[in-house]
Amino acid sequence: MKKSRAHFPQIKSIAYEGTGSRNPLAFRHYNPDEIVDGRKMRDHLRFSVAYWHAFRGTGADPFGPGTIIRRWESGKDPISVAKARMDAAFEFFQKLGNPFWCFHDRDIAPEGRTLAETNRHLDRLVAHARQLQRATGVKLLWGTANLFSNRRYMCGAATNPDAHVFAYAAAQVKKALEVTQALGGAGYTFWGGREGYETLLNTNLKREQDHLAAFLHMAVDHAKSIGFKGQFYIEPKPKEPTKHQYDFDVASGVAFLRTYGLERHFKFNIETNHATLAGHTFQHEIEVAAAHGMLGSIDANAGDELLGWDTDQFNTNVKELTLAMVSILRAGGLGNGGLNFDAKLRRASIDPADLFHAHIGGMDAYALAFKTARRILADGRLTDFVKQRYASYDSGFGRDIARRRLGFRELNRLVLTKLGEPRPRSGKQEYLENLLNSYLHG
Ligand code: XLS
Ligand code: NI
Ligand code: NI
Repeated sequence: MKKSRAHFPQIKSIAYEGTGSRNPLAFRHYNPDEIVDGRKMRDHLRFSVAYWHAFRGTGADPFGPGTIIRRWESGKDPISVAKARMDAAFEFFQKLGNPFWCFHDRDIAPEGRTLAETNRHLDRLVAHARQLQRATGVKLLWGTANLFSNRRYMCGAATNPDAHVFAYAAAQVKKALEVTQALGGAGYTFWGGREGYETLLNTNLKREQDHLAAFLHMAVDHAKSIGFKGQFYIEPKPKEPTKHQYDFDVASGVAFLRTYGLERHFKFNIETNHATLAGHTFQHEIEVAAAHGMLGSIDANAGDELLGWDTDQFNTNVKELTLAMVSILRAGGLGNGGLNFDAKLRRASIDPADLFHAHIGGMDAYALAFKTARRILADGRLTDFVKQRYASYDSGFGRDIARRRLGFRELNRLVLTKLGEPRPRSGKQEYLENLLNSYLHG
């Protein structure tokens, strides 16, 4: 790429240097070209950079405006700024070596005065993105639409009480789907945004969910009509910005999708910080999705233990990520999904280099977790322990229970005549916690 040194002149491509390296701008664990099980590590992990945080994040919070100032933001014409920003983004992607990116329609191009004008702006930036994708080889993991920032969506998009807003949102998603397809996106994500409520005093919860389902069916139908083959994702989040969001967590998402006959068309995009906001662990949400065969993709980030909101930090907690990777690998991996860094710099991290440190840390933590999880699964002690714990259902009357061949009557007879009192067995949690630490730290 011609302009490849224009925006981050101080920083060279990030290389794998191993754990002996003291270079803070190098990978210590993530070796993209290392072959694991016949596939490169880059193809196992499928890292993606989230455009909205990495290139639209300014460090603004409810107490003050942005602190992060980038040179490419300084122009006057919004379309030229959008192009320069995208050039900077692709230079960053090339230097970091992430194979994928993700964006919302409104991240890449400014809104115009009408939907038609907005769509024209979007088309210009999509053309630019297509060139940059071709020049760098970076691909689109998934696209999405921003249905939550504009004032018109203050009471939701597909769940808005006004059908006019529903119609506008439908027109916006139609375009976003087409744009995602034009850029070869491997998926398309629906994060609820404001699809929820602030108060039940003004809300018909049943009608809103019916409308949301109608919207998703329309999206599925439109994808089919244009030949878009990418995977659809639901990204659950329990609250924030609204008090309650309908895609609360994976379990409520499964119930919603099955209720409305959408389960074949969707998988879950699980975000770590949303899991914890819902009162779950990251691993719990992965396990629930995997149990339903609906594990799709990951929004890789972390919350703060002491703050109760979506802080979207880069995750460097190797223990948490190792448990997540064990569950992901056990479920057969993420397929066409990936690990998307839906994470932002802290307000005081204002240097361009901080953007590199953040992603390097996230990628290294996941790579280390991936390697450790593979060792845990290869070693087998954890898997065997769990398998053994349920072994009584593998044969005899246990198997008949699992296959639903017995009823209360038969089991009652069995207990009275033969089995008697069960012998309690230890769950061995402390032993297992020590075993996990031995994998992590030797
Ligand atoms: C916000 C969500 C959002 C989605 C994409 O909390 O995580 O960033 O991933 O709309
Ligand atoms: Ni997200
Ligand atoms: Ni989030």
